[in-house]
Amino acid sequence: MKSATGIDLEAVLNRSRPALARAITLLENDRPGAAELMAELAPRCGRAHVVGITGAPGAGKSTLINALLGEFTRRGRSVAVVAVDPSSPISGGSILGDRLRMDEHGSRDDVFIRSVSSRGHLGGLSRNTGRIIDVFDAVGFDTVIVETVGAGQSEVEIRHFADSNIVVCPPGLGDDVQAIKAGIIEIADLLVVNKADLPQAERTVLDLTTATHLRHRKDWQVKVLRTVATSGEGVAALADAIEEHGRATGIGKRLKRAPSGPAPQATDEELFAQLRRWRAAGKGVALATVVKTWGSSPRPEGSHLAVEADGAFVGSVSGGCIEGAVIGEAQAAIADGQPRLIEFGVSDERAWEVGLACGGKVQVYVERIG
Ligand SMILES: Nc1nc2c(ncn2[C@@H]2O[C@H](COP(=O)(O)OP(=O)(O)OP(=O)(O)O)[C@@H](O)[C@H]2O)c(=O)[nH]1
Ligand SMILES: [Mg+2]
Repeated sequence: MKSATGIDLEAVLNRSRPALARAITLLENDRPGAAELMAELAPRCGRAHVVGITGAPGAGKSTLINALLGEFTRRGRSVAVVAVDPSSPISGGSILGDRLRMDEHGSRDDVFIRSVSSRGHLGGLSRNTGRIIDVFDAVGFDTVIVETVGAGQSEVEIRHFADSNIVVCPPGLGDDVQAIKAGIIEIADLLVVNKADLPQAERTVLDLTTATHLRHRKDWQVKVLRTVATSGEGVAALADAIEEHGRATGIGKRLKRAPSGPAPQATDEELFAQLRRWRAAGKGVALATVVKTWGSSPRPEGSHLAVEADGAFVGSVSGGCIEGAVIGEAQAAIADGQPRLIEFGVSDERAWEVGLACGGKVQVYVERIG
């Protein structure tokens, strides 16, 4: 069943290692047939739980992913990993060794690891990563883990692809200002203090735990976990929490978002026209306006986001970094009529240090209209 592109779709769907590798390379380089292959795979997407793992360089992400590979496969789940610009390898260790031997006997592979570089590809990291996640999803991997180093100016924000976002925090974050913690908690569903064998870990856990309790989210209470990735301590509890988050908030979220990301750009004219349509239809609406920015905030002062009571929105205050939180505040403002002035984000330097994908700060004014 080879297509004109030389890709054996049946072998890909059977998770044959060489066939998968070839398919991904074809997509990465956008060679002829890439669009056709995606068209074949797209209808099969939507079953995988996509887990984003980000954090500062050296926080222990790769070691943690290795440990999670062991834990998930013991639970009978197949796992694919996409490592973006890896500086330390995910080996798969003995797990992968075993699976490779199994593969020789024709059995399906249940661990697959692929690195991608943000440089040197034609299509851009964001699209490539999205496509690779789709391939792994379509061929039936239960869990797809994406490792990225958090960088203030990152070309892509992998977390828009992920159903569950994990931020790995190094011990020692504790003494810092509240905004940092708010920024991390905005982004993370699970906070993992890895290297819990180091002295400052306990303090960091306590500090982050306090911060999460100060900041409620509608559908999920952010959890703080501790792990020692090198020994496997806490890894089973982390796997539990990941599965719990997937059950609680759903999977395949990226497929339900607009293809251009969660915050489509609109001119002010379009935005206010939409606001008027919502109001004419009797819907409660709120307007969020960026009133102040610091650092690499992706949207200038004066940018608007209009939100309707059910959460529909148009415009953008950050290009996707904090839209979820702002929409939540806007819905609250529609409900209680109180305008609010809120600050989101962290400085670029701190974003890098604590491993966030998004730097910069914004102050947003949110008000009910009408
Ligand atoms: N003490 C201690 N060391 C750890 C732990 N987890 C990882 N390390 C060590 O920390 C170093 C970095 O680990 P990696 O897993 O490569 O970290 P990473 O976050 O993937 O690093 P980058 O990919 O370079 O950003 C390695 O030397 C690990 O052995 C832990 O729980 N405790
Ligand atoms: Mg790594």
